[in-house]
Amino acid sequence: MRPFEVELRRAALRLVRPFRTSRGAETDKHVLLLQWRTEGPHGPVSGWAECGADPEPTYYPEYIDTVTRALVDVLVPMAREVAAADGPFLPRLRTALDDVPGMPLAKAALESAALDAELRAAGMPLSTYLGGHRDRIPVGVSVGIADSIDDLLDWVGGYLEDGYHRVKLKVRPGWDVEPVRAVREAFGDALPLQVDANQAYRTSDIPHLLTFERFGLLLIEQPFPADDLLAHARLAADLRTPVCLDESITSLGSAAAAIALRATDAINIKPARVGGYLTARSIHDLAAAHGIPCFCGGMLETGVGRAMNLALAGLPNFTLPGDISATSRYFAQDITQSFELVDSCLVPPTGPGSGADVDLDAVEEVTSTRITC
Ligand code: SMG
Ligand code: MG
Repeated sequence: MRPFEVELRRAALRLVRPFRTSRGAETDKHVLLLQWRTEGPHGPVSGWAECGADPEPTYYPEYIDTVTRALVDVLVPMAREVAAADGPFLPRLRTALDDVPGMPLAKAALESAALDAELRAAGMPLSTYLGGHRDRIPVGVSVGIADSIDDLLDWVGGYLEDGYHRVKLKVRPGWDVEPVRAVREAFGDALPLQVDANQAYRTSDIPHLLTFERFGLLLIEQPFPADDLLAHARLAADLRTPVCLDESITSLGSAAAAIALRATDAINIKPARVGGYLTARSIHDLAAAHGIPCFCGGMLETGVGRAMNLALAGLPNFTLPGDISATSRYFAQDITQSFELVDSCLVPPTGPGSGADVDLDAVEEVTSTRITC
């Protein structure tokens, strides 16, 4: 492996609309970007990745500051040792990362940047490397908790006009039956609609959640705390509406356990949360073998992460529309080419690596701090 350096940048992009879930609200997308710089066969190559961590431990225990420390102190030095030894770099990096406990978000970011650099040097698209085959990825839109039902109906109406065919509503106790009923009444029973609670309910809410059956939802995502697989299994046993796990699935092992316990009828796969795209693919394959459909989740990614997620979502068992919306749903100006909706789908880029064309001037403009390691 050739010598490399990694630049970490902390950046912030204003969201076109604040995004509120049961766990908090954000008005800006704060992001840690990684640039993996090395020499390719035809000159300098840069691999890019973004980390799924937030500034605070909102969805995950890791946050931007802990990921930064983990990369600088532990993971980048470890990658450098792996690179100095003989043999193919990426599989050995994977093995080394697996030996370090925890920190999936930091590992995912590092592996993704290395993967993007290697593939750009080799001239191979990430979708080809992962085995994806679709040139149109069906996507939906995730709609945050609004101040009022009227606001929510305005937002959903706008997204349907934009061309989204699948809507996910964020819910929490006190903001669930009313908004879902209002959206059903306004936009009809045929609208593919699902809800996501981000762990806001408890086992004692099972009778209440069973009443959601009447709304004909595509799925109910992560109603209970991430480590409570048994509560999800209890709900799934009594509900015809599919139960979908998101935060509970942190590894191949946790996916296998959730499937064995019948705690999940569908899986939201977020590469960041499971430690990277290679593990995400393994979870996809395991789910496929058990007849469990998947969709590719999102963390309000910039174009850097969105391009990679589109490559992953081309795998055949991503049969549910992904949380990968068009650029305009998130930002007035992104740091890559923008992604537009075509017949409720996004088109994965075809260039080498993720295919994201990173606009260095745009990146500069949103960067607050940087560290090279
Ligand atoms: O990227 O469009 C998106 C957001 C998708 O709802 C979304 N993600 O739990 O699935 C989820 C949430 C995580 C929070 S995003 C900050
Ligand atoms: Mg979710």
